[in-house]
Amino acid sequence: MSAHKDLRIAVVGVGIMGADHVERLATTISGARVSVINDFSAERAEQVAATAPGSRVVADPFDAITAEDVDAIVLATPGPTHEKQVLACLEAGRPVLCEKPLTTDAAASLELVRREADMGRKLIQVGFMRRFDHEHVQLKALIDDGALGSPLLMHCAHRNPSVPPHFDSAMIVKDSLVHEVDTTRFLLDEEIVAVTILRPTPNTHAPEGVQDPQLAIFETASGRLVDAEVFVTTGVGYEVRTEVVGELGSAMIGLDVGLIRRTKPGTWGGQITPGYRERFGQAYDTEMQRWVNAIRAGATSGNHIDGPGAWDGYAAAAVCAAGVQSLHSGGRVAVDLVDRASIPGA
Ligand code: ISE
Repeated sequence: MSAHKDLRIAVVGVGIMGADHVERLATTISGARVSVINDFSAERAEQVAATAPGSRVVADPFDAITAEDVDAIVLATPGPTHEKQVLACLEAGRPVLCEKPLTTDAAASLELVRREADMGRKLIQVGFMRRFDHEHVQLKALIDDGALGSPLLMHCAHRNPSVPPHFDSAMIVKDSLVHEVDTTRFLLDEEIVAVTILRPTPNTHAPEGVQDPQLAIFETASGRLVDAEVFVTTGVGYEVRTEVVGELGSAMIGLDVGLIRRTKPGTWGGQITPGYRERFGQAYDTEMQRWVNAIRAGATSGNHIDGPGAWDGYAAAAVCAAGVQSLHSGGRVAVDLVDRASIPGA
């Protein structure tokens, strides 16, 4: 990092999430500012740059990553472009907060894990923001304190009102279910060793040929089972629920329990959160602030992350690869994951 007071950040990719991060950096986060903006749409880049005083547009993503007025990169481009862009960040020796997925295939993620480990520095953080959500943090603390006893089962539901038109069945695994993969690894602190994806009758409101909903079963290394419903075309609202069942009790998060109103004629109800930016706004803020703080503090230690790293991105990609295979075969697929200990520094 340079001697500049604020961390200078390039936001590469300013679609929904990238633009959200630009706004967050411009209004909420201390110790950082957006210096460079890039998007494949020049018009979109200009539009978003206008909202971040002092930023400039750089047309090529790789030029944005290596620009001299940049200390760190927030990568919010589509998943298939991540591999080369994260590699460019490593080659430039610059910390990157990469929106999930780290890459769209496990082999490419593993290569990034190896490259980073060879450098002996932690530069890659993956945007699994749920780890920063207050409710998830509370649930994790309950489990770690032993308050639930040993966890035996986990039940998850992940519902979106809608998704963009290019979402296909495999994307439901790699873009949506990937969060339950990370949540499982985070809460239970162990790897997932096998995945089965069941295919219920598709929603007639889902685009033709898209398998939605899906029901995933994860098996963990110690034999715990996790079921996760993913349903991305509900037309209703955004719901992410997680229940952990342990030997001494259970705990659930994500009930959206805001105001509950009772009205005539004898009905009651509240409001469902509309989308993930609203549901996880606090988590994104905390994630970004802690990442900025870690980079500012880590200039000499070599550790530039505070959250899930390249290994977590790789492990999630490996589980999702098994998930996509299971989606096609309908059967149980073992996760192909290298032994972490075989990569010193990973
Ligand atoms: C989206 O890309 C996200 O990351 C959201 O958190 C997730 O809930 C949604 O299903 C994805 O499409």
